Amino acid sequence: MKVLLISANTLTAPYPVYPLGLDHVAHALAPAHDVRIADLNVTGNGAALAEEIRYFDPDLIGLGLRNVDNTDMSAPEGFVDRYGDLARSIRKVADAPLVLGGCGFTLFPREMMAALDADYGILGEGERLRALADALEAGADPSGLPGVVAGRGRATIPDPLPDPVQRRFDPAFPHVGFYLNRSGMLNLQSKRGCPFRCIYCTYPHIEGRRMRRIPPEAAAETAVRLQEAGARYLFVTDSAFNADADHSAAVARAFKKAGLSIPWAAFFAPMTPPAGYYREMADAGMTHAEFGTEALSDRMLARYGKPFRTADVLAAHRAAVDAGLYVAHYFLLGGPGEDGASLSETLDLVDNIDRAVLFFFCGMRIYPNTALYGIALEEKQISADQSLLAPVFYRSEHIDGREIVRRVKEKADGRRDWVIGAGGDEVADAVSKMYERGFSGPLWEHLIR
Ligand code: B12
Ligand code: SF4
Repeated sequence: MKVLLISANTLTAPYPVYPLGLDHVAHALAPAHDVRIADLNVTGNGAALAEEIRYFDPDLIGLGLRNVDNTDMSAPEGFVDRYGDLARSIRKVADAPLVLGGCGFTLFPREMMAALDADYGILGEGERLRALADALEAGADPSGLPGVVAGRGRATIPDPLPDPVQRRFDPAFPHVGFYLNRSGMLNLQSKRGCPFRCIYCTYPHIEGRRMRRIPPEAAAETAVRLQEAGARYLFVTDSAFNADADHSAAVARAFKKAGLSIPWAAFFAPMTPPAGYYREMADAGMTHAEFGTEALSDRMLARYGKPFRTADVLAAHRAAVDAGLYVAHYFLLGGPGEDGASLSETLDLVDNIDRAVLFFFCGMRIYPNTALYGIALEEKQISADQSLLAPVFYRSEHIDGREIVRRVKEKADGRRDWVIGAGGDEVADAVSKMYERGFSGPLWEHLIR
């Protein structure tokens, strides 16, 4: 059957992100099904998309919903209304069943099915769309297939797929050029799953807790293919690249051995690294390390369920900076137990973090299927029948969110390398101008003084 996969994400902050998930879904569908990808960053949501749909005349339409909102309490922006409009405009030109998927959908399946009035949804890994397409083609009833939500029915997230993941990347796909011309940045996974249990984090729900590793040589082969297609920078999108330090080091070595010569980046948990770890990363071409640090108070790190403490953060930071990497730390303030004293601990110790960009998210969004959800329920901050689609942020009973922002801003004292939230339009505009001038990559290093 003909399947059109549509990427609905047009968010440009901090930069437009290549719709990697669709490559994986496309691989699972082809060659049994005839697959095309339409990316709203290229077609927009108007006439060009309608023309694409009419021309291809799909039997099934898969709509990829990556972002629900920007999770930024300082400048909140939601996308679901826009997705609803998009679904309605698709319906006007196509009779094909509409299937929703993507991590945004997995977080809020019931709400998204209702808001977009969709026929089906795929929870978790979109490779399971293949079974749905096969069933529909065979005229079989797809309800009950693992991970398939049918109409207003319910489904549970299935066990993660066992095999290392594969993707269908074709440089001839029209949307590839958009990302190459703009940021020059493409992306890849080296594994799925995160084994840690940070209380607020959705990643283990989306990807599963069990790590499924792609053989380093296969990850390197993909990386080189992306480079040959014209990528000038790669982002490894693993939830925490160093959750398996040995595997990540093997991936880095494989990149080098395969001849990868463009710079790349990844997310890291700031755990004390094995000796020489970040030097090996830098030696393999990694230029940027993004740390999910969240706080510099041991009490808060314990409360957040983080697999590291402040001494580990400082060790990881030093090792990364000494290896010559650009470093960013993400902070997440205002969670359970945060008070004036813990905030002071974080803001005092932050003086030890030099030569880095610090992103401060001042407010912890509550997501279903997290430990934070249970805490907020118990504290009666939310009720069991409440939808969290419109962001609800946890409120510490000991300190007000506005006070946190005030103290962070006071401490920042106008420093360019302290960014509140994702930086909003200001950072996105600056980044966009730099792409126009030919720069590549995430570019936050230009904020480091
Ligand atoms: C890496 C990452 C980033 C990197 C991306 C770098 C890059 N160049 O690729 C950076 C740091 C830039 C980033 C930024 C942001 N991110 Co981010 N990011 C992630 C992360 C960790 C991985 C995403 C990824 O690539 N996964 C790998 C691919 C293969 O998986 P996937 O896209 O989920 O696709 C699979 C399934 O979802 C499904 N699927 C996907 N599409 C479709 C389509 C159909 C039809 C079907 C059936 C299935 C399907 O099948 C795929 C294969 O199994 C996720 C968390 C996570 N672990 O999922 C957050 C996440 C996606 N980010 C999120 C957010 C909010 C953001 C920002 C808005 C944050 C901000 N304020 O700046 C920005 C938005 C950027 C943008 N322009 O869209 C949220 C989105 C949910 C939400 N709350 O809205 C997530 C889920 C994290 C969270 N808070 O829960 N992000
Ligand atoms: S280490 Fe990172 S990805 Fe894993 S659970 Fe904690 S915050 Fe989430």
